[in-house]
Amino acid sequence: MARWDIFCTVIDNYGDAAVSWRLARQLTAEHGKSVRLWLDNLQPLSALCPQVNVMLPRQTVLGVDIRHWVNTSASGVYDDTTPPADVVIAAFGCRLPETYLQAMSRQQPAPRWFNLEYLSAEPWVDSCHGLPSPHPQLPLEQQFFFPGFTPATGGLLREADLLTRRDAFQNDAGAQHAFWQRLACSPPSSAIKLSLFGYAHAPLIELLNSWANFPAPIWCAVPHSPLSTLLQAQFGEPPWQIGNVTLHALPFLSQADYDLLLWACDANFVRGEDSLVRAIWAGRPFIWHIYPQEDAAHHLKLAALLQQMNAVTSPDIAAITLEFWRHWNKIENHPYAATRWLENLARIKIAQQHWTQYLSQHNDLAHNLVQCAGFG
Ligand code: TRH
Repeated sequence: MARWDIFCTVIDNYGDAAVSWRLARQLTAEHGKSVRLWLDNLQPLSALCPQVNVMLPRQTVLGVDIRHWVNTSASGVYDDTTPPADVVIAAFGCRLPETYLQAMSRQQPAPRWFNLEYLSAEPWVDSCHGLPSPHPQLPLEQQFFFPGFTPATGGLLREADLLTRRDAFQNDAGAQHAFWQRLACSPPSSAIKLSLFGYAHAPLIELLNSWANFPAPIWCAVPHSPLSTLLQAQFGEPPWQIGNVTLHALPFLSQADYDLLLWACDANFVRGEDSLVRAIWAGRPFIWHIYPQEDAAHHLKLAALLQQMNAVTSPDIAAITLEFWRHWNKIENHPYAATRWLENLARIKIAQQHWTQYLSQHNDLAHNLVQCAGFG
């Protein structure tokens, strides 16, 4: 059985751990790989998967051998007694331990070595995906592996049964009711149901004020995040009520439950990288709060994703989505965009379903990586 090592350093938030963990699980469950996941911080992983115990240096959860990577400095000790795997993933360009690199260079044949990059819809990704990068001293070559939205990229993470499970859940009112009950929620059937996840700088209070007089009730599930902290600071203890908008606080959910939340809602506010991809697979309209970068590099990334999405939709729906996304990300001021977006939710949903369907025809990231690694 081919052995895989995934190394990941947590920069901040959940995205780094979330993507590495999802990939590790899929390689194990669907491709029969023996996977070690080296993470320098187990806290985010234990939030995403409560079975993970942050106190353990080594544990196996859902078939993945999880190692607490204690010293990530270049000379850091990972576990010198363990030979490198057949395939090595450095997630998001993290630096591998020098001792590990040395051991990789002695191994015959040398391991396949990939730098799993951040997700972007920018056009240059197509031509950079798969490029080699030789190590400056050692006889090793790393290959860039870019996730992405076109068949020329490494694709998106998507479990083989994901869309079947989603359809079954979305067509099963009883399963949805049981889910809301388990979360101790009771969204009114007449309400537009939303989930809310984003960064602290989102113009949330302004959004709620603009929706306060919306003609239909709006019910919003808010898993623990900077936005729930913001709501608490502004309005006190939950639930929060702003005119026709009710907001229900939730704890931070497991990744599995978070998928159910996205599937159960009429539309979702997501952020970063992994929740964005999960919102796409939910097949429901979503608003993306992009991770802010220096020099406003994220403006280009946001525009690139909008361009890909909007290529398959009508110009008026494309314009409505663009305005709301740019407003939510504070790139431009469009005070009426949120209301216009909500008024057009049914049409936006159809457009979203087209795009999700189109993307689901491409091979998924784990499949592409396994093919590229060549260790069938
Ligand atoms: O946490 P993030 O902001 O992570 C970010 C991005 O990945 C960004 O690209 C990266 O540069 C930065 O980290 C360092 O957003 P993201 O990527 O959506 O990850 C959140 C994960 O949390 C995702 O797997 C969904 C999951 N989640 C839950 O499991 N339960 C929840 O209740 C919520 C709200 C999210």
